[in-house]
Amino acid sequence: MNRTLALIKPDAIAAGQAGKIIDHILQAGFRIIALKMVRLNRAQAEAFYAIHRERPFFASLVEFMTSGPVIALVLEKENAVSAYRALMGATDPVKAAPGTLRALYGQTIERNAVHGSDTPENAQREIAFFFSEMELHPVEASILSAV
Ligand code: 3AN
Repeated sequence: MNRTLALIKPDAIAAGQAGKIIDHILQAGFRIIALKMVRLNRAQAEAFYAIHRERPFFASLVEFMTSGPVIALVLEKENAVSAYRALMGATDPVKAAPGTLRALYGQTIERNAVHGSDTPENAQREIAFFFSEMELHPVEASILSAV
């Protein structure tokens, strides 16, 4: 098993699609290890997307990602990074395969509803960006059933 970081972006939350997207992720066989809704400030959004700092769309992307809350999820599945990238579809919703999250919920190449880590190394960095160690170790089922 391995893990990836997913974000539900401000456009999808504003459109009331977060619940449907989470259900879609669960139906596809991912296990949710951690989940939170946060509003990124400018410095945090710039740090998260630092890899794109030189791209022409960087300022607009930061503006969009700070325009409302995002939902961050740590997902677990075999080959989680590539499996979730496949579930999301291509960056541009117009080019995303039918039935993928971006084809269903994305509006434009920027407002494309969801994010997913692109490599296991970036997944590790992005998970640590949003979640502390304590949040990533869910209580064992055997303990939960005793509560
Ligand atoms: P992906 O999210 O599919 O890995 P990246 O990493 O190339 O795509 O881009 C990160 C984010 O930047 C995208 N999710 C999208 O919101 C935005 N973005 C990418 N390409 C463009 C573009 N040509 N114009 C505007 N925004 C873009």
